[in-house]
Amino acid sequence: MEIKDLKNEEVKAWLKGWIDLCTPDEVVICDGSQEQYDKVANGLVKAGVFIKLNDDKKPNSYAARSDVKDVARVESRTFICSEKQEDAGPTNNWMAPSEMRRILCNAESGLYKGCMKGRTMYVIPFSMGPVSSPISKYGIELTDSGYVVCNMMIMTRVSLAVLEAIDKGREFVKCVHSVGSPLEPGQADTCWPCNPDNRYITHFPETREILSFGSGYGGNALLGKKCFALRIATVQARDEGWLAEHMLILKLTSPEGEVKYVAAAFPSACGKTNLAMMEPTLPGWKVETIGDDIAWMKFDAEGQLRAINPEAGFFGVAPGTSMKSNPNAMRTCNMGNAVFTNVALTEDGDVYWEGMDDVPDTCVDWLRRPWKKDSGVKAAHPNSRFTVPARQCPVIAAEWEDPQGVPISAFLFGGRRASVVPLVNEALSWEHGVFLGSTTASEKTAAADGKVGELRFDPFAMLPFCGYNMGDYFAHWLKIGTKKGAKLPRIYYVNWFRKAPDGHWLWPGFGDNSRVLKWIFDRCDGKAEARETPIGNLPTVQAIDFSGLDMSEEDKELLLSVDAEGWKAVVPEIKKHYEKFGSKLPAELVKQLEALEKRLNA
Ligand code: GTP
Ligand code: SPV
Ligand code: MN
Repeated sequence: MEIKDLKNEEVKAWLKGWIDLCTPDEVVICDGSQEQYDKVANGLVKAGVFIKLNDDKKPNSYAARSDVKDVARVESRTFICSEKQEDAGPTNNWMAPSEMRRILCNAESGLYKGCMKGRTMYVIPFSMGPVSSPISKYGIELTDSGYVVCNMMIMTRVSLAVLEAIDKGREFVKCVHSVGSPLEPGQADTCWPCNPDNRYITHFPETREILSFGSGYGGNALLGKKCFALRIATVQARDEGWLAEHMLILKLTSPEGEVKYVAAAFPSACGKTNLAMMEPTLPGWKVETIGDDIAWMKFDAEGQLRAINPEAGFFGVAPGTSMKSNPNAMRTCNMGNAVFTNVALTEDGDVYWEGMDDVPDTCVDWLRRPWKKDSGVKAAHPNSRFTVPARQCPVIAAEWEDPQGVPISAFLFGGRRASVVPLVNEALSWEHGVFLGSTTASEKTAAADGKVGELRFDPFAMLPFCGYNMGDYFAHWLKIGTKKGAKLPRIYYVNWFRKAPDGHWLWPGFGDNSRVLKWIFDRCDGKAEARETPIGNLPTVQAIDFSGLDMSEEDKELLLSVDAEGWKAVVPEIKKHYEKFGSKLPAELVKQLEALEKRLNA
């Protein structure tokens, strides 16, 4: 397909405007074919962006190393450009749309002016969700990065059928991405073109547009993911009465063969991919994957909340992934058709990262330097990632692409909390569950720029991803709970990361998280035991299946205990957190906080 074959006037005018502004040497429309993927990938190999891996180790796979300044999402350079500042709210950077457009798109001085000189502009028509599913949404991403093309082809459904549907008038999200690094004639390219001093990840919720400049990494550049499927989709979801969330979706089957679906929101690099494809250590239980990062959920005619995974691949954290911690992610990678970014390379043409089962004596680290075992230096970047097709996952559920979605029985919220927060806690009501979501806090990880380990409130694990005022988002969640005839999922708060005073992990995590899933599964059927505490319903020590675990009674008690003094100290923190939202904070949440305080002091 070529530009001259496009029929839709809106698409044609939009595309022409961007070609005129960015002045690429060439324009290529992506059709999603393997042939085109191979062609782009081979071009990247010639340019030194991709390194072909050993086909015996990782078939049809590549490694890429980014610029040292372009290694993660940049929250400080992410903007919500709503007409009114109030609609971006206190948790987002805001700039007026006209001002942002002046900076980026001005025909004389805008950053996009001439930014694709010497490069190819790729036109990527993609679907979030199965093509032609009623829940799916379409987008077109323009990009001057071949790396982005290959990753988008793994992470989304790229297809000319999408372009044809848009041509016929189907709504689409307009996404424009440039690495912001034009080439003069004869100028040699770098292996990771970018413009780290001029990065802008911008969203225009009213016009459903995304403009991204200067970064080639992950969520900054693969615009279907956080920019569309979360920041723009939260706005669509608010307007249309559904939920777009930073959640994994898993299918849980009991030894009796009963099935429940669970969705869980944890902040970036806090265990979604791991939980989504976990191998339960509890005999007879089975976990299968629907999605590992994003869930779109709507009520059906029967009032059942149904979820789809809008993505087609996993963009997973590499370090810590091993045959021991997440064998199914390893198997998915070993099937090939993968891109590895900022990992280390072994002499036999394979990849290595920290936490992998076998440590090589030597390798080449992500900075292309020779690396030696026990050198004390990290071989892979802490936010290094694998991009792999979801269909390759050995435990992908047969219904993962069901256009109707899967029925959700329970929501989990959680984060990294070394103290205070117990292993699992059941909300007393929907409203209390929304309170728990709104007060989710976690220690920062390497998934975003900034200081690792700092505790911050990350409501619903959506702090960097909500495309509108977070106070209104809380209200939207409360409103979902008032829907007539709705079958509402139960809500739980979990913490796999609690430590003992001497610093050791109290909980083994990973496959043993199935023990918590079992309790939740049984609670949903009104079966498992719980005790009412000031913070919610906690399992008794007997109610969690600890069988076969080598854990002291003391640690078990500690994991399931309520640290009343610790919680009393959290209350003023929550008050401060809530103050940010001013009049946008729903009264119901103030009521919930007061009730918690009262229960703690009773
Ligand atoms: P994003 O893709 O950034 O949204 O992250 P994610 O939430 O999918 O995180 P992921 O599952 O990739 O986990 C990130 C890190 O947490 C890895 O290093 C894991 O090894 C570690 N991790 C995951 N689950 C557990 C657990 O149950 N216990 C402990 N201690 N660590 C875990
Ligand atoms: C996250 O940071 O939550 C991710 C990775 O899933 S990225 O796509 O880069 O946002
Ligand atoms: Mn994520």
